[in-house]
Amino acid sequence: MIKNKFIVIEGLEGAGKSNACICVKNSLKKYNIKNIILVRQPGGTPISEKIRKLVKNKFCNENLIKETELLLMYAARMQLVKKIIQPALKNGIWVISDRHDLSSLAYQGGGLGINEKLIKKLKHLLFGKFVPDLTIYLDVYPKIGLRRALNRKKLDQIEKRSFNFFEKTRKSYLKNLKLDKNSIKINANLKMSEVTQKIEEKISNWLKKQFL
Ligand code: Z5A
Repeated sequence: MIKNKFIVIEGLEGAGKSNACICVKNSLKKYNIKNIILVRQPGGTPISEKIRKLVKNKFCNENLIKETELLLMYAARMQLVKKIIQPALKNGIWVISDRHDLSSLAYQGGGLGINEKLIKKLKHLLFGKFVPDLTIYLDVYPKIGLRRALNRKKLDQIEKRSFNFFEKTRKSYLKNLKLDKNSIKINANLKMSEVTQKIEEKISNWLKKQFL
């Protein structure tokens, strides 16, 4: 029996995270793993979903200070981790999360320029050694990802940021990913079918290693 795990999907908007979450879930099912929950960040509990609305929409025309945005992301994450993710893991349930704290390092650190050392300290203070067992990063060029996102929906306050913001966000993702030995990078600029196939291959190889 393989022990249940915490798997995170990361990437810029339009990278295909929603598709990847489903793809990972289906791959797990092929290995007879059926106890799985999907969560998203920010969000996933009533309070965290409220925070999601706060960070994505303008509220009474007041702009968020970048440090406030960071703290709100961590407030939402804390609720979700304590209320849903950790209890699920304790009960043998697999957890797939659309984003986790690599997003804060990339968006609020790389993109908005908050000192990444400070973000890492905050993360350590709040979560200690609690880290994902696997992070799948879908690497998409901002131009391609934003075009996909724009085709699908009206952009929110974060998605409306400058192209330079997303370039810096991606750079930070790539830098921090290299420091995480439990991570996999996938080229998400390819066609959806090709990305799906790559995710299936990688997750299958990773699962086989867990069985050894
Ligand atoms: N955020 C943050 O700043 N700090 C944090 O700590 C956290 C989050 C946790 C969450 O909003 C926002 O919060 C996010 C980061 C920030 N904002 N931004 N910008 P969200 O959940 O609404 O945003 P998102 O996570 O970026 O979701 P998304 O735009 O839906 O991205 P996605 O899930 O990766 O994309 P998708 O829904 O799978 O695909 C988007 C479209 O592209 C869709 O029509 C697909 O059919 C199409 N697509 C996907 N892949 C392909 C390929 N390979 N080819 C062609 N078309 C494709």
